[in-house]
Amino acid sequence: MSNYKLIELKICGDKKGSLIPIEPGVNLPFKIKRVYYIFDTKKGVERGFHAHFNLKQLVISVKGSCDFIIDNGEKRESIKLNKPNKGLYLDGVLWREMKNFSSDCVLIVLANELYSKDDYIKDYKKFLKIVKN
Ligand code: T46
Repeated sequence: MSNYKLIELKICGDKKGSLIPIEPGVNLPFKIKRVYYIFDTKKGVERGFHAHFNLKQLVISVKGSCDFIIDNGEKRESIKLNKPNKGLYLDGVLWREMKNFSSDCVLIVLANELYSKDDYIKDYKKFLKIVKN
């Protein structure tokens, strides 16, 4: 069963500026095995267009913005990621597409598994078959 939701991350600020801690079991529902970030996405480029068999992730736009489209096989939703305290939690088989990147957009992604090519579903029809079964 797939699931996604927005997680509002608490900003811990002081007079020096802002800071957001992310801690498994506190404000993150999984243990982190991998962190990657996406930046310098070229103008007009769209990313994603795949689902995962088994992966939990938290995606945050720490700078700039993009539209993150999620499709669970029944409905599609577009979520604007544009704040460092807005995390998009993804769990399970969800088709994702990322569009309209601002030139300064930096997405940081925390994941509960190491990178595996075999965990990707890149064919939309195959994705639909999996989620409808
Ligand atoms: C996702 C969205 C939000 C690696 O070598 N290690 C990694 O951990 C990752 C994520 C990617 N790569 C390589 C594979 C490709 O040659 O980096 C290149 C770009 O990866 P990809 O085309 O998968 O990037 P996106 O932006 O389409 O998707 C990524 C993640 O792959 C995906 O899991 O949910 O960001």
